[in-house]
Amino acid sequence: MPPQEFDFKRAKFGGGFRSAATVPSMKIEVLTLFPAMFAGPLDESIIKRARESGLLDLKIHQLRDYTHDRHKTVDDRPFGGGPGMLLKPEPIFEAVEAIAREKTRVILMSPSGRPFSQAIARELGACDDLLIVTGHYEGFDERIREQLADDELSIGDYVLTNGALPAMVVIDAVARLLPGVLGDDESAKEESFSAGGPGLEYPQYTRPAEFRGMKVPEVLLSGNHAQIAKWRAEQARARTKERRPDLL
Ligand code: JF5
Repeated sequence: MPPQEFDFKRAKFGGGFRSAATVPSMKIEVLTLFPAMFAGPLDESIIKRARESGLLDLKIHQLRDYTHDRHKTVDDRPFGGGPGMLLKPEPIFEAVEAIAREKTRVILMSPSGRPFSQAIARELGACDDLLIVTGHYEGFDERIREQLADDELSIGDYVLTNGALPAMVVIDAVARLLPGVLGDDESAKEESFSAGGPGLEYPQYTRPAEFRGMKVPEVLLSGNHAQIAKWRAEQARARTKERRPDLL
């Protein structure tokens, strides 16, 4: 098996350290042409803490390590013509066969996937093991989709240069749901997009009560909790109707 680059856990936290209290609850692997893109975002804040505590075992694999030719070719031109290049099957098949276990859920990231959502994040959070394969160029040879992928996800209707950012979005959304990853302060708030949720959040304010002439709505200072709850529900609904009528 080719060497694993960017194995953050070993590099930064001392190889192989584990104790009974730090057994990872989830393993996420990524197959990408751009491992360096993953170094910053997943090494900050809550995700950093999840990795350090062993709740999340994240490994990034370089797709080019699974080629055999001198030029480390990962792409080729589409049969039948057309613009751009496709990710060719051999390196991705070999990589997935080397990395994935029987229970691993293999996910492609591309604009052609089904729309990622909080519900899908919860679904993935229940898996032991994910392998996220990030797309590039015009996309994947269809046999990768048919034979290798359990799922194909999109984070929205726009085109990016590659699937690294979408993969990080999925990892962040899934990791924060793992038991123990969020602290009390972070998890106290109800999810805006939880199942059957109310839609968008109501407007919120903190001190000072007046800032540059802008006053916090009187009702929030009133101490009348029934009135406050009513105001918040109205505001949330109005905002949802205005910005996201599809949620109502
Ligand atoms: C990609 C072919 C993958 O652009 C994306 C993307 C947008 N929403 N969700 C994913 O992924 C990169 C581009 C072209 C395959």
